[in-house]
Amino acid sequence: MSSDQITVHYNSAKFNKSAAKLHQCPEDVGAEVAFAGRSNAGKSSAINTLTNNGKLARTSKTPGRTQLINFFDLNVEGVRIVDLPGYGYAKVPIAMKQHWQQHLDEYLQKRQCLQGVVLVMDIRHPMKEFDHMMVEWCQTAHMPLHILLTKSDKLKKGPAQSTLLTIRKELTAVLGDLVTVQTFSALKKQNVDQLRHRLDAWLLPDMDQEDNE
Ligand SMILES: Nc1nc2c(ncn2[C@@H]2O[C@H](COP(=O)(O)OP(=O)(O)OP(=O)(O)O)[C@@H](O)[C@H]2O)c(=O)[nH]1
Ligand SMILES: [Mg+2]
Repeated sequence: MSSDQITVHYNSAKFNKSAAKLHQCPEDVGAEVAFAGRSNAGKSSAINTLTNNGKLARTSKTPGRTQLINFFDLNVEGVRIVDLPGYGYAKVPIAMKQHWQQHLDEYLQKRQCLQGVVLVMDIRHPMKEFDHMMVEWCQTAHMPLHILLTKSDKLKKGPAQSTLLTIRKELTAVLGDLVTVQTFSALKKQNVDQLRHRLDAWLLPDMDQEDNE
């Protein structure tokens, strides 16, 4: 089948596995997109809205769950989305926070099939310390980055748009074409297609190209 006949259906997402360590992750082949962000930012909710499956990624705050990297398979062979551990869960001891961060670092540094990172931020609290760290990491690794300014239902249209423009300007100055920014609401299901299009471009990069075979 030529690549232009392949379509990712996000509602086909199925839980594959949870990994506490890199060697427990699915084999490092195919294409993966990871959702990163501070704890409570709205990563799991964004994945559930993307996949139109409210039960897919757990949105509870159980610290035991949160330290795992969760993998979801899509309908296209070898294509996955990944829910990364939330950073900075307030009630977790420092040692456990360091433990997570180490696994997160290891995943980000070594995962060859990683095509891009969706950095989820609460639109009311953008660009905290963890977010800056991720931006710097993407810059160093030349990793494409998509910023999801979520919970935009919590702001009026004017302030939401103004935050979008400010963040876009700030990050484009650092990352250029590597970065894209959008507003989003899991609650109101706003701008879901915008997110899907970004992921399509990462997961099926040959879609727009001529099939020369
Ligand atoms: N109003 C509103 N609330 C949201 C939205 N997205 C998530 N939430 C709420 O924010 C809280 C955290 O959402 P999660 O999706 O569990 O956040 P997370 O980033 O996965 O958190 P961790 O797994 O702890 O890292 C939940 O109470 C959600 O209902 C949104 O778009 N709008
Ligand atoms: Mg979560």
